[in-house]
Amino acid sequence: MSERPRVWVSQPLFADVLARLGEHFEVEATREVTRHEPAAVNAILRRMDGALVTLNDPIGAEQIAGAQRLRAIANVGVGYNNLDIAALSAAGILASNTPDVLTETTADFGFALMMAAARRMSEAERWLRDGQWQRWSFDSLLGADVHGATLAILGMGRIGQAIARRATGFGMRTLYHNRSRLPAAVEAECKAQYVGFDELLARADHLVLVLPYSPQSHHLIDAAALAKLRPHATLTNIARGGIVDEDALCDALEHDRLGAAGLDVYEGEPRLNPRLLQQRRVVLTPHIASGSLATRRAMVALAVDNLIAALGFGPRAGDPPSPINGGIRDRG
Ligand code: 8YV
Repeated sequence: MSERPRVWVSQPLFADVLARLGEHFEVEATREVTRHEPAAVNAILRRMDGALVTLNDPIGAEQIAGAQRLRAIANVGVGYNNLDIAALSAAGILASNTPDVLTETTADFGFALMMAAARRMSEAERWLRDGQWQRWSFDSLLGADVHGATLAILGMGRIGQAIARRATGFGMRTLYHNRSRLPAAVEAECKAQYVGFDELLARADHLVLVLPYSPQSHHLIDAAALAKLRPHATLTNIARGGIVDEDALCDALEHDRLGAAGLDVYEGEPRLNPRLLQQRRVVLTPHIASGSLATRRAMVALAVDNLIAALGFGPRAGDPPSPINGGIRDRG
């Protein structure tokens, strides 16, 4: 009997969801949350036919060097800036991600984070826990309205559109900017108007970042962009930390040139820029926008489907549901 393919699961995920991998493969699973060294990943991947990884695992040329058997990398997450797609494609390795299943949950969280920042919820809770309620006054902790305000969405993919749909229930005006303009029917369904980048910033009451991270979007929200926002505006980031220049953001907050910020992602996560922790008017969460139990399970299930199919097994053998570089020549 020929040897079964070997796959690596880089982080502890839901064991019962992963169990399907065992029907087809020899599975080697990491038991603790781990930041693997590139050399360790390389040593593992040289023995593997496939791997299921998360955003904790950068996979590029260094990690796949000499990994002759490796044919598939399934990323648990819609964003895949942890993968060097050019290097994977050049090596004939099929990469996949987990879109769609997290759209609504992530949009819920983005909307909630924007509201929490606008209404100063974290600051209010810290104030309460510090025992300061005795000094409550009528003008304590006043926030900005969300209903009826102008929502500005930068990046109008599936999650951006889902946030726009939520905004209609709050009577908001939604503006968006995107690499390309959406079809009129989608704009109408989301009740969203396309504007240029500068106009988006200038008119925003609440700016929400939902765009992919790339060299082009690195520090797109820098001091110059922040200066275009109005001083009462809020900034919410559920995309990737590297899109925002965090020092420029702290400068803007410290000089009252920005109303508030809600951040779920950070440039050096899990390490935080210490200046962010000093800001009063920020809500900080640890990259949990897709983190409902049902959604995280669905993400792992989709990654499992992708890996099984990419390695030529299951009902969709050879046709994984959500490939990233589907056009590559399979070297198998
Ligand atoms: C995930 C995310 O938690 O999907 C994404 O792009 O950032 C999050 O939903 C993360 O990718 C897990 O690997």
